[in-house]
Amino acid sequence: MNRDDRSVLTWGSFGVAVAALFVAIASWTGLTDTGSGDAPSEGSGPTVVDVQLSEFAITPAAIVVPPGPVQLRVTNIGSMVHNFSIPGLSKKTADLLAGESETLDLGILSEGAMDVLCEIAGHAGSGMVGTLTVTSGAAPSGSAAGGDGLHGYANWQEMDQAMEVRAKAYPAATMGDKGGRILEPTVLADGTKQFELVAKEVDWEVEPGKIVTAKTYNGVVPGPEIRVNVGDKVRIVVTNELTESTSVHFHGIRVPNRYDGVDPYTQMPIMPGETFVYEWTTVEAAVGIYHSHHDAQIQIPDGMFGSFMVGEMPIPDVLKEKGYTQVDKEVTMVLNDAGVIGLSLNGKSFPATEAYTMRLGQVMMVHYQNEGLQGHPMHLHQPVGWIIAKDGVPLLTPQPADTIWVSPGERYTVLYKAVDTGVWAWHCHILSHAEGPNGMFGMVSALIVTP
Ligand SMILES: [Cu+2]
Repeated sequence: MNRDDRSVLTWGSFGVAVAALFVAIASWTGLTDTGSGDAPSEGSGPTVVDVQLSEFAITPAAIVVPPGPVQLRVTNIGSMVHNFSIPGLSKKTADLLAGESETLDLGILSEGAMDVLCEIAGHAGSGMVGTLTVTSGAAPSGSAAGGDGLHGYANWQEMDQAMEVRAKAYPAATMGDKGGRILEPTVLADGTKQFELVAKEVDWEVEPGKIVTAKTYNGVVPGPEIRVNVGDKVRIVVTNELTESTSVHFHGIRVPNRYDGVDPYTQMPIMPGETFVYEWTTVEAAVGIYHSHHDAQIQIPDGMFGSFMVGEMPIPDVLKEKGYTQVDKEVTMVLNDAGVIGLSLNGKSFPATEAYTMRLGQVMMVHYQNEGLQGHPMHLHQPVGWIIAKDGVPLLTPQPADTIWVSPGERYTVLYKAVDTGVWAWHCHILSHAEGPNGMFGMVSALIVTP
């Protein structure tokens, strides 16, 4: 199995293939609501401007309104809690959950300029800042009363331009190593496979320019992938270099109760500076996850998760008969939507997500694993997938699906056979997890099939 096979493509043809992506997704971007395009209505009512909050941006960042009564319709299109504050006016929305809106009535404004920001800790520093300018010299930002669907752009051409710039940045480079690489064990004298995990904070570049303080295993998101066989003696040595306690749970893996990672019941928390050893002999095949089980609602979305495979997933006989005879490429795709990482595939957001490659006729095995707080219907434009296992247990009958709902905590193992060449978009089909005001973002990547 070849987990990182880019050898099938030179980088030159890769560029051509990526260029083709924009053709392939042209109809998809057509899903964006461009509204009626009606001109703003004239009248004595207030100027109404749509403001969108996301990770980590306020859109438009430069809000312009004429003097007079002003209302801002603030919508959180991100996945985290955000608010919108204008300290100069002492005006602020409530903390808005993902998808929530609030209309902020600013009263009657006279000419001037002031700062706006999200006041959730760390969000302004990550980019959620902007300005509100009151001037009689300019048309109001975006959609005055009624909504033109232009996300604050002056016209559809500007919006198209912004979306194109973002799309063409794919696949964008980011600093640091890639997460999820296979971790080589130290084999002890008695044959035990020992893996060392260090919990620590690092600067993690989720997409170009979005650098967050991630909580990690060994400095990468996802943490390194652990692979062992059934019957192996495994020893996981966890050292806590965080400034808070932690513990590790092996999700979907049969372990003795004392190594279940649920402090303070099965162990005490691993305090800062401490090391804890989890040690057992594997008894069943598994498609599992290791992740924090201490303040997990913060530590996991912030990056503390990694794949843990025991044994090999067999190809069902019924699919061998359909030509799925061997696995040419195996991919683990960990989904996340919260914490400092936000909407992401394997710790990266579009356009920094990986571009996957296959040759015509090859078979790819994908393990979707959801470590986020929401369900994600994962959709590969082509080819159709065959779900062969749920949570690591082979299905009695494989199920075909082009869109696979993966709930938090779930793992689905899917076989895809490359049957047509091209660049095929691969994304979460909750469209607001894949597109924002500036075009594609978040949970989007692509499969590139070459002859
Ligand atoms: Cu989603």
